[in-house]
Amino acid sequence: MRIKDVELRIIQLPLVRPFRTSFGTQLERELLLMKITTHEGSQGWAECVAMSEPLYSPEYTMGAQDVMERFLLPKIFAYDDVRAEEVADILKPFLGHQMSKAAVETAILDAQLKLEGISFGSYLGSSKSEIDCGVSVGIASSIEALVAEVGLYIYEGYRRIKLKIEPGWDIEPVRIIREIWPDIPLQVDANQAYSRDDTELLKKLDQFNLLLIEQPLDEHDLLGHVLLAKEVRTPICLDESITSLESARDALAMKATTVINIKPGRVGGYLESVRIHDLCVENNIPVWCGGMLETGIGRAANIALASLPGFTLPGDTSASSRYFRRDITPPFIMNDGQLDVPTGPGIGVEIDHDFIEEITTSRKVISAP
Ligand code: NPQ
Ligand code: MG
Repeated sequence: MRIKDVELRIIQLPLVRPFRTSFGTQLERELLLMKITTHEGSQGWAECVAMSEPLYSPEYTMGAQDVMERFLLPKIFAYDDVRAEEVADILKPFLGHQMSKAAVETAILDAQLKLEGISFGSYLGSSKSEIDCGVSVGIASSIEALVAEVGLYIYEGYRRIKLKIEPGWDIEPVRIIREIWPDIPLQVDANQAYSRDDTELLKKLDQFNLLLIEQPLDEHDLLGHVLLAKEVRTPICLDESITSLESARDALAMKATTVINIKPGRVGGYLESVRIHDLCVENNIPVWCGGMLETGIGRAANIALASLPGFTLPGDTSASSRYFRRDITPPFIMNDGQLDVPTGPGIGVEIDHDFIEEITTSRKVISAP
């Protein structure tokens, strides 16, 4: 395909409730949307999952826009015929910036698959038409508020609950939720909030029959996770530490992790995600799809990915209503704890252009020279 132009748009979507993690409280979701138009007549959409501030990873919205405008897009424009399968190699000279690269590759893939009439699910290797949904629950203002929020999600049908934890909000909230719901699949996510000195505390989580502890230590402290995994019985699952196929391979070889959370933005795109999935299948490692408070655009593609056979644990692929009162696509609605995998060409969802226009705070079109 030959790319004609790229629209970069920043939108602000209010969240249905504040989302608190160990790295801060989010009241709304700022997102960078990319729309590419090709000379062949198709359009492709993607969202860059970077946050407004570099709190989860080093990337952030304005930095993502800058690296796209200054480096990634000019490099892509230099090719008058490009396919999604070539994008990662083309962009390889630029280090890091996985979320920005993922958005470029995904928008191109969407345009390509729309031309070919193939859905993301069939292209990536989907093996089912519905996926099991889990939900990520932020740090609450009180135990009562936490019980109310978890109760709502269980009532709505979520098949797995993930509690965000941090020092001072860990053993007690987990104990109470486990007491009230002894059988619900339950896991915790620390977003790097602990250190090697917290091993004794983290061992106390073993009594609650958790599926896993997600990213307890610093993303760079792989050895710390190896040492911790020898002390705790609950499986360790890395999130922030896994930024590529190579990092996944090394973390598994070192036994720093026995479960992997795949977030396409964090690893540079859906094609790298499939490679990590395949590695995990070969090694009998359970995989699940993470979430980054995506709109329907990113959610659609994540749900397609989560329908691959190695995704054996419910992901953070929740219904649209978990995050937004109104989405920029028709909402993903959960049915008996599951979401349908889109079947239309590309990401397979319609875009609500009028609503996007209403919530846009900046827009820029970059034309290929
Ligand atoms: C995680 N996601 O698994 C992330 C963290 C996260 C669903 O828990 C704005 C943008 C707010 C991205 C809050 C979930 C966010 C965000 C949390 C990502 O670690
Ligand atoms: Mg996480």
